[in-house]
Amino acid sequence: MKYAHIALFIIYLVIMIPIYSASVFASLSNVYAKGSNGINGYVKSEDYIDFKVTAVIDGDSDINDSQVKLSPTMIGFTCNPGLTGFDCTLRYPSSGTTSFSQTTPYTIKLYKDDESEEATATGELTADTLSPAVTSFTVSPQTTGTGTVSLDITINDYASVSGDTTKCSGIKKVEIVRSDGGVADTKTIDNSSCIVNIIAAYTTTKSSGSETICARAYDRVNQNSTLVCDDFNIDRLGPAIMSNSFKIIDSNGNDVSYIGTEPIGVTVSVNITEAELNTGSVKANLSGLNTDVLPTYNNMQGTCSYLGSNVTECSWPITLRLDSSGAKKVTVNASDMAGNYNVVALSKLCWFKQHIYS
Ligand SMILES: [Ca+2]
Ligand SMILES: [Ca+2]
Repeated sequence: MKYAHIALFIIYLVIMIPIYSASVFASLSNVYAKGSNGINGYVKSEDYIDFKVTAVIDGDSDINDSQVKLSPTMIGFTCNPGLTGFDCTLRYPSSGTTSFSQTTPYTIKLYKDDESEEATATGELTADTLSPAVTSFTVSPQTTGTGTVSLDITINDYASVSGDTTKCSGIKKVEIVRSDGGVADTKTIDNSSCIVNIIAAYTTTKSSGSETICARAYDRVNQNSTLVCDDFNIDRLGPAIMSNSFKIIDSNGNDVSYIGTEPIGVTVSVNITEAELNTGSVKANLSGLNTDVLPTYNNMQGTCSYLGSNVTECSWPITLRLDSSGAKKVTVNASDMAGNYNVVALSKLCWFKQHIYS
């Protein structure tokens, strides 16, 4: 079997060699057709074409202008000796520009001195008449504590059929644009892909409030997309836990600063000023308000309700049990949606008096 394979292979070579020799006798290679933007295969709607091809005919040391022609106009190329053959060029139209639409095939023909046709090269030229589109633009996180956000941008480019991403000149660059129109950053893409996704970082100069940031894409024939924008918030400050609002009240709503030996049910509360409070993060260490060692009092989740004007009241229903007078301490910690964190120690002067019953 092994020898049979080798024998077949040798027969195959003997058959192929003459055909191969004939095919290199004359050739057109390195075929390019570029518009003014230099993208092979693509022109603008109003443009010229620079054709370029390398022509070789074995035994012909001088391929002249009448031997390489653009079909069917039969305009001759200008040929000069190059490294691998004759480099032939043609600009069409010879001056100015002409209109293009959709996709047009072209054929270049190579002739011998006796005017017999020796080789042809074909290609197609597509007019990129449509701007690219930013099809998706997402800023994350929606609220930043550092000032830096991540921009997830998807761009599609089209040639002459909107929505068709099989043909396009390609995406040249994406600009990150501020709401005042200033370009904050430019990401160079410059490849032939018609669908591109990039992740870009953007850092705001603002310390608070909100900002609008946008993206604009350019295709490789320099048509630009419309701006697509998204908003995000900047929050570099942690929640402000207002020590002057710290209260301990009894079930009648009265302030508690005096207690005897009997424990009583109270509500501890504090106001927190923060535009985007993470209410689930508000926790207190209330162990200073109960002399029983109750582990749940070490880290107790608050119940929070929004009062308005960025102020939220958070409260804890507990049992107050003291055995001495003095400043009773509570610590409260809270985070906002941007992850900024704050912790404060609060204290309230309470008086303890043993009941004297006889
Ligand atoms: Ca385009
Ligand atoms: Ca904040």
